[in-house]
Amino acid sequence: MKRVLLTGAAGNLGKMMRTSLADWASELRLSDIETVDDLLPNEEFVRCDLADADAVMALVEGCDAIVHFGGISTENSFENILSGNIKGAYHIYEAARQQGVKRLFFASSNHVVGFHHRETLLDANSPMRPDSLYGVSKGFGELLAQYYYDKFGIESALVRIGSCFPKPLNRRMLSTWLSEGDLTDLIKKVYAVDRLGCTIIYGVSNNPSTWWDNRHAKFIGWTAKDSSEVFEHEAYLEEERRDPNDPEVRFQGGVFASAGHFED
Ligand code: NAI
Ligand code: 15L
Repeated sequence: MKRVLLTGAAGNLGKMMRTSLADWASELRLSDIETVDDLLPNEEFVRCDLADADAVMALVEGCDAIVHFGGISTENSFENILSGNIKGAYHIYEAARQQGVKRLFFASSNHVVGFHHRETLLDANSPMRPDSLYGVSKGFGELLAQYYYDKFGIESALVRIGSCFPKPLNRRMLSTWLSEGDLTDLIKKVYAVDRLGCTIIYGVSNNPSTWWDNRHAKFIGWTAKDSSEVFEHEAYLEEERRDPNDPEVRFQGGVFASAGHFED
């Protein structure tokens, strides 16, 4: 890859991917509303608020690919979600169109489908059932990407990331966990495949328990290698067993689904 734009570079996944994609892109243009320092020789930093259309247009200029991690990453006020995720996604896609970027990795979220029960196996054709305003905004991003594909041929991987952390933080994440290595490999595969289209992919490792089936994305050639199995018997997870009728346990989205409406 030549020049890759990585938005959300100051965040958890942005920090992870700076390291793991270092040998993949000849140049990484890092961006965030927060400062990113300690730049490596092949990195540059451009501070940019995704809600600012002109700034995003300038940010995307000269980039060959966009890995879009930037925005609000959990439930929040509608105003913040509107700025970071709804306007932000629109500005990124519109800049991609005008600047000629042909393929994007869009960090969607499992919270687009978080109101499905855990005993339901979902695939790319399952209806959206967002569990939060945050999940709704990711659904908007996915529809926007589909529109830019159908109208302009801009390809996207719509990656409904599960839980990407060094290890599962709770019992739910035994099913939703995505390792850093599997995420890195997925990004590389998304840009290596000849034809991507606009494809929904569940970003999840090869865990023993899963709620998501990636059969419609098999053509990408990505197979998750890591598994949450190694963490299964850790005491902090055993101690967390709950009533199966607890709303947090019934729904795939966990606390995002069981929580009340976000109040400012
Ligand atoms: P994070 O919250 O650590 O990072 C997001 C970054 O976006 C932050 O550095 C923040 O400063 C930046 N940002 C927020 N509003 C902005 C704005 N208006 N303009 C410019 N930058 C702005 O989130 P994380 O964990 O790194 O996630 C990255 C992406 O992946 C997010 O889009 C998130 O929704 C998605 N995702 C992450 C999951 C995970 O397990 N970490 C699971 C599902 C989705
Ligand atoms: C997400 O979408 C969030 O960005 C992340 O912080 C986790 O909460 C993750 O989902 C999850 O469902 O575990």
